[in-house]
Amino acid sequence: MDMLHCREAQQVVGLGTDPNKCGEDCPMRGASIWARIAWVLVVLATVALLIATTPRAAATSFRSFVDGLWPDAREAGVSRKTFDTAFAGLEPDTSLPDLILPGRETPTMKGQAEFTREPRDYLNAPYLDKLAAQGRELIRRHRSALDRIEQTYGVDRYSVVAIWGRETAFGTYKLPHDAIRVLATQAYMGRRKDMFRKELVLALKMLEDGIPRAKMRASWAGAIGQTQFLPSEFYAHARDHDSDGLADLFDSVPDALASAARQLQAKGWVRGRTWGYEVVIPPSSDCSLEGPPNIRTIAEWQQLGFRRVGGKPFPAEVAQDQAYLMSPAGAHGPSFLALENFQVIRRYNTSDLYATFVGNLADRMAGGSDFITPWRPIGPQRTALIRGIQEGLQQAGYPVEKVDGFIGSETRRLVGVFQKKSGLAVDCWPNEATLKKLSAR
Ligand SMILES: [Ca+2]
Repeated sequence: MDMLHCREAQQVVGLGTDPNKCGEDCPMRGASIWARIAWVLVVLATVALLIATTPRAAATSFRSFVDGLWPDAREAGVSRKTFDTAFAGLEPDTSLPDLILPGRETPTMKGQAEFTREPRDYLNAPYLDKLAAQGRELIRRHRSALDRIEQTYGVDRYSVVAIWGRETAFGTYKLPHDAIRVLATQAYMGRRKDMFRKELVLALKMLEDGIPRAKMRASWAGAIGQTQFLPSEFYAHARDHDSDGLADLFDSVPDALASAARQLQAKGWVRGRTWGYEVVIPPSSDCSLEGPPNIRTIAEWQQLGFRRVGGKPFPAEVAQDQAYLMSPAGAHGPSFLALENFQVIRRYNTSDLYATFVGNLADRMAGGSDFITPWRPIGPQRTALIRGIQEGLQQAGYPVEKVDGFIGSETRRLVGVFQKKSGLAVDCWPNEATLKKLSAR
């Protein structure tokens, strides 16, 4: 490949431009026409060889990844026949998000609407309203199953059905991917290979246990069924609620809902409690109090002057419950006091917007309404700006855990604390003024 160090010579091959454009370091400078032709032929042959071997090399490498998986699969009880059938003709799907691809600096995250869409778009009021109407009807239809789910798992029907609504629009959303292909791709070239490798082995076990491949449809992150379980969650939490002998997350609504309730219970659901309350922050305070580091009891928040929107009182029984302030759009939208069950919903899917969506949908189905404080437009989240602010805060000694370009409660809180300390307008949202102030330090 030494000959290709002359950039212009590469253009001869690629674009058919004049070989005489070679500069001082070109090995063909002053050569005869036959030598030039011979050289061009060598370059052409090299490029042709590269084109021919590159996809094969990648395929071989995926093949050896699959071969290396066999001992783990065998140990999990997967037969050779199931294993071979699962991978027959399978190729990785490089169009998935969150992969580490050659030449791409950071993994693509386009699949996670929770992290890329602005809060008011994700928490889309007409969509929430539509789901709430459908959900109320489904709660009537599945009343007896939900009665038993509440008794058995202690999770209220509204929260369980809200998870179902958020995940697959009550089972109506057609999951776009084959679970085995998605999990194999993520385990082979994803950002979280080890985690997906374990999930892939368990997905093979699901096939071995008789679940048809055709039912194993998944999101880009390998979650399956109406309530979107990873295979490990399937083995940990799936329940046969309609007592037909199968825990069926695909076609049995009672099974899917009981399994979701069981998963919430296992993640710490507090029986008889809601997820949180929309609140008004008093003028003496601000959004920089957000997040788990400032957790305190509802009674203490009341002493600080925090009130529920619309003048509703907090129920007396939550006075000693721990809650933290959560403002998904900083000062540009509603704020909430998030109870323990908010964190439980986040353990189902780690995102403030996801948990707020599920919580509000549950409230709406139980007779509640839209958010009271309006969401102001704040534009799309800009990774480079957020990353710059996170780096700046870290350099300034703020306890930034991850410089990842995504806005979570920690970023909002630290931005708010810095803005307050620097005399900027406190909106707890990454903006140009904050970045400028940090850069000037
Ligand atoms: Ca069943």
